[in-house]
Amino acid sequence: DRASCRARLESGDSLACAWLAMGSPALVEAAAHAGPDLLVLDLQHGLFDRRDLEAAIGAVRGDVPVLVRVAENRPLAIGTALDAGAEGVIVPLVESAEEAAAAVSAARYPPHGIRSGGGVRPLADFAAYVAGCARDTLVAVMIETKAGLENAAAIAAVPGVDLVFIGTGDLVLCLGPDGDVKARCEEACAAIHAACEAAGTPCGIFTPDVDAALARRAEGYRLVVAANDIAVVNEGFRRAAAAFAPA
Ligand code: 3PY
Ligand code: MG
Repeated sequence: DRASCRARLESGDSLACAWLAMGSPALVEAAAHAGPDLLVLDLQHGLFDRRDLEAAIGAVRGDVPVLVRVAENRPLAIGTALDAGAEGVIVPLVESAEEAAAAVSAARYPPHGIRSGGGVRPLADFAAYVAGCARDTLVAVMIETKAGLENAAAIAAVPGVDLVFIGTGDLVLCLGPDGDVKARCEEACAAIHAACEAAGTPCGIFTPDVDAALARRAEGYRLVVAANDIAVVNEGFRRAAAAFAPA
């Protein structure tokens, strides 16, 4: 039995994920085969529909933990991702302690939350599944807006928030476009990271490639993105085409 991501974070581990957005169960299978700490399937911006999600998690065959970045902070989005077999959720655009608490509640069965069990998924051994969820279901909330940044300390301190994950892409959009956006984004990341440290909550951050992921891990971020399918595929095609381009 491998340790859950939640247990690994709890024990102080730093995790590196592969991030999948192209909506392809076959790509998810390939990413899992490479053996990352975990996979993240993106249902906010990614191309997965609900059946793709079921197929993608099936293709992983339990070999690697899967988190789903859900489309929005709603019980249905969170519940269906977990029903499909995700070990946890990453909830985008969280802006307050109340919203963070709502995300936690949506991911937990009563009496700890409001997650609904429909008797449909998982189809086997529901009682054991529920017991496992109480221990293993991971809830990450994303800070990636100005309001989220302002409320970072309160968000990071919400009980049941296992990880705060910084969305650098949206943060740049929110802090731009004028002036030194990159510097403002760095300042914001450092402030969120510090708020997490003060609350004793692990902090992760979206990174575009391996080098950025290694650098962020060295700064103390506990979940980084080592690879994302769009970048990997684009880079592979680009390099191959360039090797045969006329001089
Ligand atoms: C962001 O960077 O805004 C994200 O949500 C991660 O893709
Ligand atoms: Mg985002």
